Amino acid sequence: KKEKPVKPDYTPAQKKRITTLLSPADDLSSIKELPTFKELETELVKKRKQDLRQMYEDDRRHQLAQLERDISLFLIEKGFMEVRTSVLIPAKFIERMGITEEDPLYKQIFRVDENTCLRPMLAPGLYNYLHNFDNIMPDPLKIFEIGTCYRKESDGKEHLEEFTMVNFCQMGSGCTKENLLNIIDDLLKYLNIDYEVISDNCMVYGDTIDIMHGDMEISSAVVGPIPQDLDWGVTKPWMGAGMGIERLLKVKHKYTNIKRSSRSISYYNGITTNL
Ligand code: ATP
Ligand code: 9VF
Ligand code: MG
Repeated sequence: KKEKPVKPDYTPAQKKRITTLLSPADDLSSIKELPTFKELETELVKKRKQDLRQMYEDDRRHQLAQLERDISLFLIEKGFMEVRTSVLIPAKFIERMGITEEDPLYKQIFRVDENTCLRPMLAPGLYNYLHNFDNIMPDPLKIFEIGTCYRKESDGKEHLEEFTMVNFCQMGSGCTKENLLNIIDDLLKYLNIDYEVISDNCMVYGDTIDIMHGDMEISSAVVGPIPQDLDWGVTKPWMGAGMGIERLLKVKHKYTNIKRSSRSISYYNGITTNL
């Protein structure tokens, strides 16, 4: 899907080009005289080149990488241990998650070969760690992973086929809805992101607590246990939440399209590289 066109008098291709060149801070509605396409394009190209040079001069951090680091440090500070598992996972893990052919997620899986697929979520890796660390670590066990996940998506402005998830979870004592919502509240306050809590349900977890920013889901949170825990050798209560990092960036920077915050060669920190 395309981003919203900006000015009525340009051709569709020109509107698209202007939209690509606009930054959320630009306000075209304040301009009274309508410049020619070429004038406006030249002006915006100049501004975007300046923005990029400024970033090179002052900061040099990639915003997606930086948000991953911020969230990681926040969770480590809260007592969660960071793990990193494979992006390539056994296809068996999909069934073991309880994702059957009827689940919409089933058809969204990128299959690599008969026995392997790209992970659509971080839960399989975390389940393995919950099981293996249970008799090593004190109670409660708190872990998290940040990494890319892959899903075939058809819908545009809020979905990427390659996106970054943070999923934290706690197993053992203290796994209440109240504690879960408190961690999410602390994290989103720390990131300065407004949200609303609603309930939803999905095929994998049953009832979920969804964290919304306007109409966009930014996180799904769950308080276990659930039946498929036993297939992973997990026998204690747990709570956890998965959050999309590009969606957080989209909110933070008021991007009209999530592509601006994705892994990309077309945008650098939300600015088009086609200048
Ligand atoms: P949606 O209903 O918006 O497709 P979902 O409920 O299928 O999302 P979850 O499985 O709950 O997504 O994943 C946890 C979080 O990961 C979501 O709340 C969202 O922030 C993020 N997320 C999921 N799918 C995508 C995607 N395709 N692109 C970007 N972020 C995503
Ligand atoms: C909530 C969103 C099952 C104990 C290893 C951790 C969670 C997160 C739901 C995510 C998903 N679940 N995208 O599980 O924290 O897996 O669908 Si666990
Ligand atoms: Mg969800």
